[in-house]
Amino acid sequence: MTQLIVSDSYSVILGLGKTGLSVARYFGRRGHRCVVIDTRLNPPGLQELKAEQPDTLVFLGETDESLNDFILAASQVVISPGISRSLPLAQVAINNSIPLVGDVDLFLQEVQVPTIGITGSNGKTTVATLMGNIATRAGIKTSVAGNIGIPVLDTLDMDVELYVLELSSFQLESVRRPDLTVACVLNVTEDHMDRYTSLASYCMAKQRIYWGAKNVVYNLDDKLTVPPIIAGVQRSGFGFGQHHEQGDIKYLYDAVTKTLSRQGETLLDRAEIRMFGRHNVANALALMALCDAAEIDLKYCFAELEEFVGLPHRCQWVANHNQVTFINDSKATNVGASIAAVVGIKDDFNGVVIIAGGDSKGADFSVFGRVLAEQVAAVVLIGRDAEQIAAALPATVMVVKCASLDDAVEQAYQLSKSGGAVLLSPACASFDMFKGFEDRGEQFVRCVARLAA
Ligand code: UMA
Ligand code: ADP
Repeated sequence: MTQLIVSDSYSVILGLGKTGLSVARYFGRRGHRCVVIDTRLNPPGLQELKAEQPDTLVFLGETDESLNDFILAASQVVISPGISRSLPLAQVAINNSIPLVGDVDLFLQEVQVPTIGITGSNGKTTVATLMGNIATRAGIKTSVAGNIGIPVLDTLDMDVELYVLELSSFQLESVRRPDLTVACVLNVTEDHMDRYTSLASYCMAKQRIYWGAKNVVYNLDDKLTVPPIIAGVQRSGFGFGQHHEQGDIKYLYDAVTKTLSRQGETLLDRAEIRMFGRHNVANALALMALCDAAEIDLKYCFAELEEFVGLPHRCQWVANHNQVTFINDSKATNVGASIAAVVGIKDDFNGVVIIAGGDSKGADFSVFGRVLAEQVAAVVLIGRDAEQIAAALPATVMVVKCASLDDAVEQAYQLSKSGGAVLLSPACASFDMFKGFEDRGEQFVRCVARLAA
């Protein structure tokens, strides 16, 4: 180690992607030294860091024990969300009581204004985006950041009155005590099973969001979202049907009257929400609860719900060709999201043909197989782990495997009936065939255009 490092207090940054670069910039602004380590040879933030902080030490490529001394002499280690805490260097920090924190932890130590945190397996980006829009409508200077794509520390010194943070389980793992104004878990279904040893450990990471929160918002229909009962914490629950949990403020959807209520008082008709699908009714209920907890007038929430048509790649209408509707749900990168899409749209169409498959991330497709057998007309499979989904489908299901997305769109169209829908909702990550979920969704749109030409 250089003399410079031994004599100075410094932090180690693990990872030089978006997060690592934002952490290095944050330390730079505060005149604090850092050492950066990334297991990739050419991480995304390298050129910018070299240009902005030429004196910062950077170690790239496979890590080994020779780097342990840098960890042992550091005042803290800041780990990027894409790196597992089981990485040997991270374990060195843990075993030697050196704080191993994430960028969100650093952010929350400093933030001075109300902060809403939103997590869940699905719906985070939709709800965080809408929450930001609603608060802005209410005249509050709002910043939406986090897993949505904007590293939280990049927004720290801005003129902001309210932060809305989309938080992933990866980020929550490395937050000590969030102490949020409002903390929300939308739902917990299996995801990232290539990183977690069990659904329980994934769920525990999500539940960390509740620590120290003044208000908690959870899903009454999903046990894994239920927060611990703590004196003085205001609890709000949202869900479908009847619920009698005492002490909670309840936001419920009545499928008979098709209305959304708070504590039994009808507040909104389903027809006034422009996004489609049952899961978006759940998102609307969550937003009502979040607004009340953050003391934002519900009139701004209703105005937003009446206008917002949904984000791209999330159950997005693409085209209608010869009475067949094409829907892009490329953002469905796990089983829970795809099930929500299928269940949410199937009553609107004369049969749904789903295009699924990709990188499974270690998922268990048994429930998915059963749901598809009941709910869809046919299954068209693409991608590396197509065979795993095929194996989970009962023999009665019509299945076609395709080598390209173009072929999949063509086959799905051929299998559709008039009034039916072709739904791209892969239940898998995209990196085996595409640059990301946006690329997959955009290519789907182009395939549909070629088919219809
Ligand atoms: N990586 C290495 N070696 C390293 C560091 C990273 O191989 O030393 C790999 C990771 O395994 C991962 C990739 O590089 O595959 C990116 O990891 P990162 O930690 O450098 O990621 P960032 O660029 O900092 O982006 C992260 C979030 N990425 C992840 O959690 C994987 C972004 O969420 C987030 O928008 C960004 O911080 C700003 O907060 C993306 C994501 O995929 C959208 N999130 C997952 C999800 O939504 O399912 C959780
Ligand atoms: P996230 O940021 O958690 O990935 P998004 O809002 O980007 O969530 O949506 C991801 C996928 O989940 C999309 O396919 C979308 O249709 C679906 N989805 C959105 N809200 C919900 C919900 N409340 N429950 C289940 N699935 C949902």
